[in-house]
Amino acid sequence: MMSTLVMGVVNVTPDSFSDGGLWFSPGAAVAHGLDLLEQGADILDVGGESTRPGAQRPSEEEELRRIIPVIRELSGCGARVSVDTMRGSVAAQAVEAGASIVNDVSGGLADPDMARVVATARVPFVVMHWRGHSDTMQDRASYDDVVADVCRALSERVADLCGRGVGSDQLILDPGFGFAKLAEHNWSLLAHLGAMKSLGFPVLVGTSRKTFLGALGVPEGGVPRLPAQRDVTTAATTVIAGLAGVWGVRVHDVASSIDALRVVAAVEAAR
Ligand code: PMM
Repeated sequence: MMSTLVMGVVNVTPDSFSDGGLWFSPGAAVAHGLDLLEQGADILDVGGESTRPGAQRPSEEEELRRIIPVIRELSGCGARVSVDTMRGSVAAQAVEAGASIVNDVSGGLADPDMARVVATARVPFVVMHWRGHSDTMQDRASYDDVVADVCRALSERVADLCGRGVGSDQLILDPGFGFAKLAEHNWSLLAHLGAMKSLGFPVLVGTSRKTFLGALGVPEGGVPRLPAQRDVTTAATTVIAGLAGVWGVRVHDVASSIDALRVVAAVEAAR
């Protein structure tokens, strides 16, 4: 069995929910990326737009200003870098600066030009399940059967993207934990990763530090745990993702997920 890759998050934003502002200067972001590499990250995911519920979008120039120097520097150090963006023009410039994966939380829906950029660049493309920008997405958290609905929506994205020249061998699917999802939806998706895998594409899981984990163990109506206190529960979800055989996990705390995947590998070897 192929082992699950660990994608470390490098948010160059002032306002991400989990680590906003911590790595906002290019120097701090690069140092953080190098630290994650040291911890064993296989990929560094560099993003300049916060997607936390309710977030406002930065301008394109601002997004470029945040991420391009960081991508250039980290890829120059030999890191495998993905760019977390919904803008085709930003993805194109990021690839030119050294990114070798495009990670689009909108799966190509936010920018009609994204498919062309990715088809031309021929790099792997993470297609996440998405129902609209962060300012309104939680109004859209309604499903008949969340697993079937998300699988269907992603299959439609695959058909649309392939129709626009993106190779099916470029695609990686992501259920989009926390994006237009209530806690119960996130748990169902995590419980049924096999359904998503059966679509026939590599799967990326991004549960790290998300609100549904912060609510665990807190009485109803209580204050959720802070994002930085969610790394143990995140690592537990990494075990589940690893046992399901997903392609990768996108996490803030790389070291704990690497350890979690060591447990998975040891158990798999003992079967
Ligand atoms: N989540 C966030 C940002 N980018 N990309 C993918 N592919 N999957 C995700 O679940 C995902 C993502 C939001 O988390 P952050 O603000 O901590 O980066």
